Amino acid sequence: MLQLFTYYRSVSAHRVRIALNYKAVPYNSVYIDEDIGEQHSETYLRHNPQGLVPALVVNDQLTITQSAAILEFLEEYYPERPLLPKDTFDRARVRSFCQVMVADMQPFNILRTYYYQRDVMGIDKQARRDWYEHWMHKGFEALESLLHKHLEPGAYCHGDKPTLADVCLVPQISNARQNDLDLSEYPTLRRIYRTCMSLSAFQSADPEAQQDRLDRAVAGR
Ligand SMILES: N[C@@H](CCC(=O)N[C@@H](CS)C(=O)NCC(=O)O)C(=O)O
Repeated sequence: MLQLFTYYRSVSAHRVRIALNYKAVPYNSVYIDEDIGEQHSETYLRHNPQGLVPALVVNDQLTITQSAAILEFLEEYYPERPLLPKDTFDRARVRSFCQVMVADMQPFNILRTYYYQRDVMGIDKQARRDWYEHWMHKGFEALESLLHKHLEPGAYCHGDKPTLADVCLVPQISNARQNDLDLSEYPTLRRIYRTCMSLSAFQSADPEAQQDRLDRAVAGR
């Protein structure tokens, strides 16, 4: 069975959980507690030398790192319940929408960047927050605009079935909500988020539904 190294708060792992659930692919979760630095442990670095979550172990020959590569693999290997549109041009549009989050927004919003700013550069809390908000808003503004200009939003980002655009959007919004980012300027993105969250594949991938989150709550952390 597939093995997913995941962490409940990881936006990148959240994408992969949604895709696996949507395609009804069974998998085992291995929880990496990034708050205590388990992503840097020798054991985990053997799976992903970058020390980042997620990593998907397919078998003895194949471990995939990088969420976009994992999503593309899942799409090819489990073509049932496709998450990319049929039309080549539409596929390109959906992929470019995803890259705004995967490539451009992600680095502004991860622990190693946060710790470097705080511990090496000595940037204070308010300045770090302003920096985070600035780059998240840049990203969300681009997404709201791209949605109308390049995609054809229906119930979902592109049409009336979920695509990888939704798989990437939901974790990004979920993370912004956890960080109290004001999303009032992005009405279409928020509407699509709500629609996605009515689907069980998205609900069971949510950070709040993850076993490592529940274990933490029980332990009072
Ligand atoms: N480009 C990578 C980014 C992965 C990534 O940034 N993972 C974060 C969690 S969302 C992480 O593991 N951070 C640990 C750290 O910053 O130390 C992907 O898409 O998989």
